[in-house]
Amino acid sequence: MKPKSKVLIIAGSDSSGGAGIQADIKTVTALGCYAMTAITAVTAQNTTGVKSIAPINPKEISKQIEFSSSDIPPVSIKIGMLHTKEVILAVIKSLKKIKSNKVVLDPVMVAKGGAKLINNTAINYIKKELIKKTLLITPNIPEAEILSKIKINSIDDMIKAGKILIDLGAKNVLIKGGHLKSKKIYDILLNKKLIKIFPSRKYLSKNTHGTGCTLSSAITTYLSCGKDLIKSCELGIKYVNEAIRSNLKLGKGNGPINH
Ligand code: PXL
Repeated sequence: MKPKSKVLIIAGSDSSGGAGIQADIKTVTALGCYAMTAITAVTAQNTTGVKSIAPINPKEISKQIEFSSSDIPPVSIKIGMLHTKEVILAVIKSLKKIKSNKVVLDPVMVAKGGAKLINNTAINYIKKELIKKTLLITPNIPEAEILSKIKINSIDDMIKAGKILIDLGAKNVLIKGGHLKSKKIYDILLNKKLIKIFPSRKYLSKNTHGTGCTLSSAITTYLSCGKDLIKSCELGIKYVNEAIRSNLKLGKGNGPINH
């Protein structure tokens, strides 16, 4: 089958295959598109946690982005783990040369087991420099709390945080509600004109490693196929929910979802 479109993924490698670049490639491929990658870091991990993180030199990250894209121009771009300020600046510089207006940023900060995947200076650069250069950012609640500097305990708080991120220059924000104590899950898409709530069933599974990576990749893939932003979010959420529901049960810790 011929791929429907082309997606570039800029993210870290997860050796356990559940999150990071591996989740991204599986998602883009499962949804019928062609995946290219620029690896920002190599993590050694399994479902019980992260053992080590080896950063890739920012120059090498830029080369991966620019050399692959100069040959096969991506229609959309998904950005995941960016651990330092230098990596963020390199990615911004390379993005300028590609000129895709469909860039989705998953502001990855902490792995499921609690390991930090980014330093504090880098968080500031994401806020000040990168957010405004993307079409959509997809923070979960802990990430939205760090970026907006407010506590989130309700849907109203999610909307408040989303508005703060819009004021910081984000064009569109999808705050993922999986961490909220509620019967259902509410993911909320906001921009200057719109607040759209996507309700989903909550599955009580410990096997949810890689849900964030998968969602942002699915949305990026649907965007690359020409779906609009709201439809891409709706279909992306649906894909992730199905991948959680068909519980794989791999590993002794937080296992992967079923791409
Ligand atoms: O889920 C966030 C994430 C992103 N990128 C990499 C990861 C993880 C979580 O483990 O390992 C490489």
